[in-house]
Amino acid sequence: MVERGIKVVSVGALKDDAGAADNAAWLAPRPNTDVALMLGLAHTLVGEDLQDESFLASHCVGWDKFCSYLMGESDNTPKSADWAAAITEIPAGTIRTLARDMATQRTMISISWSLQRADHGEQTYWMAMTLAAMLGQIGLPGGGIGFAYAGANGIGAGGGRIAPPSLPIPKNPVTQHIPVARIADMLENPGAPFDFNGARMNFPDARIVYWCGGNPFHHHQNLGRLVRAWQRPETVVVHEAWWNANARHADIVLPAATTLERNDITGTLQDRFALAMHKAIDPVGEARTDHAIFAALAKRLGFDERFTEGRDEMGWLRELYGRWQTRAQAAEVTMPDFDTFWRAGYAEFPDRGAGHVMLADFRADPASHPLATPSGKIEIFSETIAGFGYADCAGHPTWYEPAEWLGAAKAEKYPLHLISNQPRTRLHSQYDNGGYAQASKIKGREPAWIHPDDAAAHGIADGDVMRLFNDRGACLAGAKITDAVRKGVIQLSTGAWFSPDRQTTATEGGKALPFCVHGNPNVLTRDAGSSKLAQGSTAQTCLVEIEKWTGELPEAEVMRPPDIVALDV
Ligand SMILES: Nc1nc2c(c(=O)[nH]1)N[C@H]1C(S)=C(S)[C@@H](COP(=O)(O)OP(=O)(O)OC[C@H]3O[C@@H](n4cnc5c(=O)[nH]c(N)nc54)[C@H](O)[C@@H]3O)O[C@H]1N2
Ligand SMILES: Nc1nc2c(c(=O)[nH]1)N[C@H]1C(S)=C(S)[C@@H](COP(=O)(O)OP(=O)(O)OC[C@H]3O[C@@H](n4cnc5c(=O)[nH]c(N)nc54)[C@H](O)[C@@H]3O)O[C@H]1N2
Ligand SMILES: [Mo]
Repeated sequence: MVERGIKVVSVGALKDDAGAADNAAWLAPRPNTDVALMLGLAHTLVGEDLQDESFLASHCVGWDKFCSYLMGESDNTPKSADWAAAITEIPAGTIRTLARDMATQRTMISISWSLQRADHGEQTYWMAMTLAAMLGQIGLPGGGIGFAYAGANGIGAGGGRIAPPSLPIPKNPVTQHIPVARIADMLENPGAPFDFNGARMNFPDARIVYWCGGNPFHHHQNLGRLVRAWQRPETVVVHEAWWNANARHADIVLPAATTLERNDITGTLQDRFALAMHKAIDPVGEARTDHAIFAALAKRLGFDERFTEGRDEMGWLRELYGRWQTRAQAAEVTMPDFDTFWRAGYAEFPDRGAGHVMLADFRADPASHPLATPSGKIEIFSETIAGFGYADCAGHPTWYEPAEWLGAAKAEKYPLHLISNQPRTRLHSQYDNGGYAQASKIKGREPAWIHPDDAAAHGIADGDVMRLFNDRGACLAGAKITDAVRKGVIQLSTGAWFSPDRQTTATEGGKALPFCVHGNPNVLTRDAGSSKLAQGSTAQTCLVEIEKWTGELPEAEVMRPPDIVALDV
């Protein structure tokens, strides 16, 4: 894009989110106000008659209902550029100019996943879709909308587009399930009702937690609450490779081999390569692969034949590769035989994705290529969602004030918006103990970006250790002062291993607040659901205050492996 001189406008609190596009214009609205910004853009389009009425009529449903909200007919509040400017702190003139630019040029809107991890995070997606529909460029090359680029969707690199098979999963006799972000709610309120995507459900009474391949003490919000909720189940079993917070909060830790200690295959739809992951070393100590652990448990429970189907690790890899070959054959693509693949380390697919224009067929003929929506069209108004009658999610994209944001009264006490984005130096919490992540730390704490004005107002110098706190918890972080972060925002990536210090814990309403001396932002974040519709996590909706840490620096004990006592059993 940079080479071809394509203009990039990056919207967000961090300047370097635009990556290599150093010619990018940077708009930094208050975090969590993107819906208001897009409503301001949409209002400008209508005011200047720039919306694509024919696309809205032929490919969308519910434009009129949304338009009446947009223009203020249904609630007496026109969502004008001036209205949006007061909420976002982006000047109204900038909003109007951007709207005209978007309507008069080929425009692609790209929305990152982070925007859904906020209070009412569904609305940002729905509003972006609506704005793209108004521009009428959906289904044109280089126009329309894309979600979660790089994270999940391809970035124009094409791809083999032949889905790799996964292990067969038998039918689970347990039908009760929860949205994953509701785990503390479930543990604290067994049997209690909750709403989710139009259904009224009840939390199961979970008496055992069995966790494999994830770290709730990394990913969950409001870790103080999770620690308390974790006391409820009778037993907690985890598969872990590291003595991290996940392992430390379990009754039984089954030492799991890392990906370097097992043979495996990797591949995705968007990739042109199937990759052989050769084991580098045998599992260390008593560690076993997840498959070996489950197979041994299945044997003790008397159904190992059914579980393994008589195959070991390499047996399964051959079998799965074979199924991949069959899928490829159906698409008239030949993959090499397993042994050739395994020796070479990879198999290459022809590029079957290049030149693909998303939704081009829908654009050309919506009747023959309907979307997977009830109407088959883009639902700017959804009868289904309106029918749920949720106060926190109407039938069309709506601006709802987030529970915490820089425009809230709470910002007087906690004046900084915390952005806890994905870390540059690791995948989530993985290998935070490794040299690469450790090299990025400031005095052994996770680095946090802070604007020079905010640092000055708090008497903080570059390289100082700060205490970040709110009414849910506190953590330490190392200050990196930079104007690449918006004023009023502090950025602390996820993933520092949770290392609570019991000596210095504060209390709030009689409850002990967690204090992570290492810099895990999830002691600060809230664990309320995004809305009754999605019940997603809302980590990006979080206000904090900071102060310079002048006390002694507590050790991040989580980095110290425990003494292992061998027992004869
Ligand atoms: N290095 C590395 N890469 C990863 C991961 C990792 O852990 N490490 N994790 C992977 C995974 S699982 C995922 S889901 C993807 C996630 O991919 P993304 O969702 O794109 O990643 P994030 O870093 O969470 O968020 C991107 C940016 O959104 C901005 N942002 C946050 N809140 C707001 C807001 O309210 N408005 C606006 N306009 N911007 C906001 C922040 O500035 C942040 O830098 O990344 C994947 N890639
Ligand atoms: N504040 C805030 N919180 C967030 C986010 C955010 O943006 N902000 N992002 C959210 C997102 S998008 C995501 S995807 C989640 C990620 O959350 P998780 O996926 O839970 O995070 P990971 O640290 O990747 O956890 C993987 C765990 O599995 C272990 N492990 C690694 N390999 C193996 C293996 O082969 N076998 C077994 N058994 N274990 C293994 C690792 O040691 C690690 O403890 O975090 C979420 N949490
Ligand atoms: Mo993710």
